[in-house]
Amino acid sequence: MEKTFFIIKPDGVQRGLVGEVLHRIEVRGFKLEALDMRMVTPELLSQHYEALVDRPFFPKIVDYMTSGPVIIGVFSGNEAIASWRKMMGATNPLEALPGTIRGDFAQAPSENGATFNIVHGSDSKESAQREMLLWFGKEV
Ligand code: IDP
Ligand code: MG
Repeated sequence: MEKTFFIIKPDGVQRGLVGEVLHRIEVRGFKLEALDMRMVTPELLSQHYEALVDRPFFPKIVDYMTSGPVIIGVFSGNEAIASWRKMMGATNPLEALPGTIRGDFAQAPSENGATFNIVHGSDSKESAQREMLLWFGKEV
């Protein structure tokens, strides 16, 4: 059993895809462990995306991720981290395969300089642990 942290980004919430994304998590057989809706601060994003803060497009990511509420959550299951990365598809929606969330619901490589791609998922056990603590303030 493994836990991963996920975000339904502002474009996913604004486009009414919350139910669709949560449905995919549930029908795949994963168990929701935590769920919340909130606005994000630039400070939290700088910590969350600590590897990207020095990239030229980082201010655009901040604009994107603070443009509306996000859904954050944790779910558990077998190889949850890698499975969710596969279910999300490639970072660039143009490269994401049909059947993936990004491949089914996003099409532009970028809008306003940031890549709008509906969802986030932790990329390792370490980042899952770090992101759960960062966003929920406790072990989930
Ligand atoms: P991931 O979300 O697939 O893990 P990361 O490389 O961790 O991809 O990037 C985090 C987020 O930052 C992406 O999901 C996307 O929204 C945005 N992003 C990543 N690379 C670029 C880029 O080259 N231009 C604009 N936005 C980007
Ligand atoms: Mg990432």
